[in-house]
Amino acid sequence: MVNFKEDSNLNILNHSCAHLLAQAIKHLYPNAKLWIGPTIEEGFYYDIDFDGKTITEADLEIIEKEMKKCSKSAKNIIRHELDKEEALEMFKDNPYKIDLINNMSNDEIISCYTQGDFTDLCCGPHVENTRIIKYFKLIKVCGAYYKGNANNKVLQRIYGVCFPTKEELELHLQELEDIKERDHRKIGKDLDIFTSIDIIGSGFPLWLPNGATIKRILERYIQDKELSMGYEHVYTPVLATTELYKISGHWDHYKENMFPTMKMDNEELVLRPMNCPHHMMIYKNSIHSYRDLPIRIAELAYDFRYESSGSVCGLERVRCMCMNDAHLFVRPDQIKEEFKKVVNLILEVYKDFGIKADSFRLSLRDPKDKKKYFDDDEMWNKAEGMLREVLLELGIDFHEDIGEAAFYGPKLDVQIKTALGHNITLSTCQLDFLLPERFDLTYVDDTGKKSRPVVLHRAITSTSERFVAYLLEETRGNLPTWIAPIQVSVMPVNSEYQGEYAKEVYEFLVKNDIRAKLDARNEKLGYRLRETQTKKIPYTLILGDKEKENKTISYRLFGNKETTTLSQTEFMKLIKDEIKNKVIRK
Ligand code: TSB
Ligand code: ZN
Repeated sequence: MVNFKEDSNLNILNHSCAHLLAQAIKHLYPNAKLWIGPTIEEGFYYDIDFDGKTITEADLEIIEKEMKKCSKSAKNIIRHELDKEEALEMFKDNPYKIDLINNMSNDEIISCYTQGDFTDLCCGPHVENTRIIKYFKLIKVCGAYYKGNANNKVLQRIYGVCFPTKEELELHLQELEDIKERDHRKIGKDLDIFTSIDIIGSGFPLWLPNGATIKRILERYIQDKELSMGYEHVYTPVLATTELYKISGHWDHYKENMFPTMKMDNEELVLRPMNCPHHMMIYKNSIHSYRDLPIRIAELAYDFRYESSGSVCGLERVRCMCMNDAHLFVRPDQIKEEFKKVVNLILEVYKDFGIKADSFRLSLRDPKDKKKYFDDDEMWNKAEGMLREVLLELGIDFHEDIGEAAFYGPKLDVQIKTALGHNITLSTCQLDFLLPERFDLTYVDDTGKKSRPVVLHRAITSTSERFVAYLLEETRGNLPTWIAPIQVSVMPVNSEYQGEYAKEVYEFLVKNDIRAKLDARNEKLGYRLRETQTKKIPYTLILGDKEKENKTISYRLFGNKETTTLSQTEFMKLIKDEIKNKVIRK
């Protein structure tokens, strides 16, 4: 995807296009007041006060037409220089520009650019003539607070892009369309996976039945894996006293991400942002011998984090999340082996889901940031060195990033890139010498003395929310059969004639744990078949007279018009094998 800020010619062209937009707006809405129109990585925008009018998509089309006219008028774009007084006089009708001018120093040379009947305050540079600004598109419009301050007036922000050639513009618009199609929020809506409702709150999506099915499959899958690796699962409450987080250090280092406290009776309670303190207390609940370690405490645990409203995004970044969490309590001599097991588990899970990580990041502390990170150089150096060593031993291709560590220790983060271009962490494994100290955790070593365990924090399938967001984008909603919420759609060609038989096949599937749906509606077959495509159902069984007579089924795979006929048991074996082997069809 092109970055408009990085290419200086494209940057100038887009800035000039912002002026063209402003000129067109002044023609169509003479009372509109312009604020600023900068270029951004995605093109340009202009913030405008339309005096209460909300601009719609239909208005954008009209504005675009006017811009074309302005472009064709082929006016030279001419720079003038003014002193402050002249500038104040020139823009006296526009309080936004006056504010900009007033914030300039008295001796500053102020420049403006004129094209025909339109002049805008601007440092430039610009293209020479409006006719050069030819291949553009207004992308969207939304409300934006003046100066980004929620107490100020809402202006209308119009976004656009401009290219030197028609081909480049068309390619870019195609890419934007592709991003829209891949956006998990669109797929989530189309496939009835989740919904976000204002009155429930920002960052609190609701899992619909289809989404809940995916979530359940994912959670059962990872819990089964953990059980086979000696993890023990627990349940702990989402509220705890603030005292707990003062001991853990979250209170000092993570408070901005926590919801405010609640005072009840004599306690001060807070919603947990992480589960580590609860799991530390579970470890502390009994005496441990060196022989018992590693102890692996796991929980699909709900956490609450205050994420800024601008960063909250569908299922990708939420404020209430279900984390695939575990804390591994190990002896110092077990760190490397246990960390290796976690990395291998990540690789195994990614293979099952067909995930390709963007990069492996070794996240280190910023030694200068004394506020964010617990201040103990020796501890940090030891922990960071250890993770680096293991990653090198495993031959993982990783990069190091300073300032990305958790406050309690360095970590391995598996980074992915979302459809919208966000670079975010999916899996994580964090090494921690600090919390065992803070909670005074011990085990009895082989000489009978008390020793300090080390903790590995890890989340393999991230949070169910983020993991599903990622899966939807990676697969574009074409989930492999083992994860698809509806695996088979069963439909009689005509419910009057094969309705009973379709019901029998449907019941046979459901009895054998296949997630099937019976579509015996009185709609044309073609209509019902199209719906299986928009809902991205892996298998469609089409049952006509022949199938009814021979007790067979004819199936079509998603995205395929070929039909194959099999006996019911043959089909059952086929789909069961596919589910068992977690087949991923590209
Ligand atoms: C792994 N204490 C550790 C835990 O033991 C912890 O909480 N680590 S974390 O802060 O990195 O969170 C674990 C994972 O949760 C992250 O790697 C990320 O994939 C996911 N996650 C974090 N914040 C959000 C959020 N706001 N929405 C969705 N998923 C999130
Ligand atoms: Zn943790």
